[in-house]
Amino acid sequence: MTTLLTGFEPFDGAATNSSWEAVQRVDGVVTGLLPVEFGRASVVLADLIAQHRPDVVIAVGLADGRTAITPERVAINLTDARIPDNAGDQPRDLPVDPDGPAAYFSGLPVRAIADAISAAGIPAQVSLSAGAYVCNAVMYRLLASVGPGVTAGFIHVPSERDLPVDEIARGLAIAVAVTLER
Ligand code: PCA
Repeated sequence: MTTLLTGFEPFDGAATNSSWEAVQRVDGVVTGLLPVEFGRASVVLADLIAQHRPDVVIAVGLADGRTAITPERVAINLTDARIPDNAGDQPRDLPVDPDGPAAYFSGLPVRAIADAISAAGIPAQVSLSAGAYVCNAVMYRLLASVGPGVTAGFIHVPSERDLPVDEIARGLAIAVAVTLER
């Protein structure tokens, strides 16, 4: 079984992004770095999937201000950027895909993941919104595109100010293990 874990580049003036710092510390997975760009992030992810042919894909992003690891339950067909992305693009009130459904549910066992991470002493809870920025768009397009037999979803993580990177990485490793057990 191959698992692809992706993180994002820094954005919004930050020097680092805990999502990328953490995924690099998870053993036994293939990792990839996504740009914080509406136009390119999903293209880079699709290329990584074509290259590695993973059985499990978990995209990981930073949700600054959150203090828990949050598997996302749903991606919505809405883009509404509060700040420009790293290419200067700032779509407001637009669908991710004008021809797509309103939403996609995660393919990950989100409740079991949150429970297992919490049981290991790391804060975690299921999230009902991945926002309306690049992460939600990546999750939406990922779920729209994965074929049968591929389990995919998205997890938001706190910044390293709120949870040490090693703890985030330990939580992500649990998320991978729980997903592979299913
Ligand atoms: N977080 C942003 C985009 C990249 C990232 O790490 C988001 O939540 O949309």
